[in-house]
Formats: sequence, C-alpha cells, structure tokens
Amino acid sequence: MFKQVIVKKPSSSYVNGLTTSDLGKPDYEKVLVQHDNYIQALKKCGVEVEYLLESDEFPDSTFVEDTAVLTPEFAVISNPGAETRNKEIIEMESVIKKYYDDIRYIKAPGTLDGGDVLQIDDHFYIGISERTNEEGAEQLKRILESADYKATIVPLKEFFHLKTGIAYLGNNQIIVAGEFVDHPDFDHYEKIIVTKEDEYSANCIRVNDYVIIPKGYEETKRKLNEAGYQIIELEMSEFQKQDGGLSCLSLRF
Ligand code: CIR
Repeated sequence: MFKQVIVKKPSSSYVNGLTTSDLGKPDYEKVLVQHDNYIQALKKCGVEVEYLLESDEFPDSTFVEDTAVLTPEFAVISNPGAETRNKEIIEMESVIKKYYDDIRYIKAPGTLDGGDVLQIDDHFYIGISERTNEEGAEQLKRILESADYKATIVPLKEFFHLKTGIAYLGNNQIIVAGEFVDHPDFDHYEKIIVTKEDEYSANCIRVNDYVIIPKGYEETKRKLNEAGYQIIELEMSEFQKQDGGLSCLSLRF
C-alpha cells in the first residue's frame, strides 16, 4: 500500500526541457491540466499528495521520480545524470527529510536517475542507461544489499530509463515492452506483454487498488482489464513530448 506521494508543479520553462522525442513542443496550459488530472487520479487511489511549487530554473523538475529512490526503511537521494537536472535533488532532499530519518546518497562519479530503478517486492532492478552509470548502479546495489534487499543491475539496450519499458503490477506480475519482453532477468515473473505500437503504455503505475495507464492504448487496457485490474486512464500527451511517463511524475511511498 502507498500512503504518500510527492509531486511537483510543472514550470512554464517545462516546454524548454530535455527531450529526444520529435512530438513537438508541449502546450503549457495542457501540461497543467494533465498534471492536475494526475493528482486527482492519485487521490482517488487513496494517497496523500505533497504538492511542490514549480521551479523555473529546472524545466524537467516535475519528473520528481528521478531525484530519489524510496524504500519503507530509508530514502536514497539520487545523483541525476543530466547536468541541467542534477541540482533538483537539493529541494527534494529537504522535502524527504520530513518523512525519513535515514537518508543515503548516490555520490559522484556515480550517477543515477530514479527512473532506472524498479522495485518488485524485496528485489530492486537497476538499469544502466544514458543517465545511470555503472558506478551509480553499484552504489545503489550496495546500499540495498546492506539492508537485505536483493538488487540486480540491468544494462539497457534501447530504453531511455528502465521503467520506460516495465512496471510491477503486484502478485508477481509485470507489464513489459521491447527489450524486456524476453529478458532473462524477468523470466520468473508472470508477464503482460505490450505491443511495439503501444510501447509507451508499459510505463504505468499500480497505486493501491488501481493501475493508472496513459490514455489511447486500447490493447494494453484490454489486457489489464482481462487480468482483473481496475484502471484509470490519463491523457499524457504533453509529458510524452518530453520523454516523461506516469511513473516519472511522482515519488510514491
Ligand atoms: C529528462 O530528459 O530528464 C526528462 N525530460 C524526462 C524524464 C523522465 N523521467 C523518467 O522517465 N523517470
């Protein structure tokens, strides 16, 4: 069960943030509407929402997931791999101190984005990506193993972040796309497989009794429905334009 989430309002500078997509510039008014709907959906899932105000100097800072990894026992402040995002952790550290006494840190030369970390029960998977380097992944692995969690490092081939292509639904079930469909590290989980066309919908989030998915992915929706999940669909177009998905917009704990 998640009780709490942290989200952060997108700033008007959001439209000038980092992206590799060719989907065009986000429409800021729509960004705000989509972000508000995201918050309403989380509330429907029964969590408390801490809402941080926007930071003009950090265009990508609405993607709070990248700044930390949270476990029930301790928090790990990440060291984001994108130069323009790195100092987002300063604000997040002060926020997280309200919830956690035990805080660990990923330290340079290690870099790590929270989007590269997936928790499946007591096992964490840590992607090595353009943002998370081997040193950062090894640091997190050591931190987790010292607390009796399992940790597996997964070098990515194509995906931007690990969680771009995989999510944990609960009850040993995962949803996967692309390079994770046949990945040996995830063989022992029951899989819902997302088609190439619907790849974006693999970044969904299970929050208590609901799975929140992006709107417009009928086949993914059907598969999740058939598997018995209650679904909330959200329009995500303006976040997709900046390489962001549903998981990126919150820290959940
Ligand atoms: C970035 O490039 O950092 C942002 N435009 C997107 C970050 C998405 N975060 C995530 O997948 N966890």
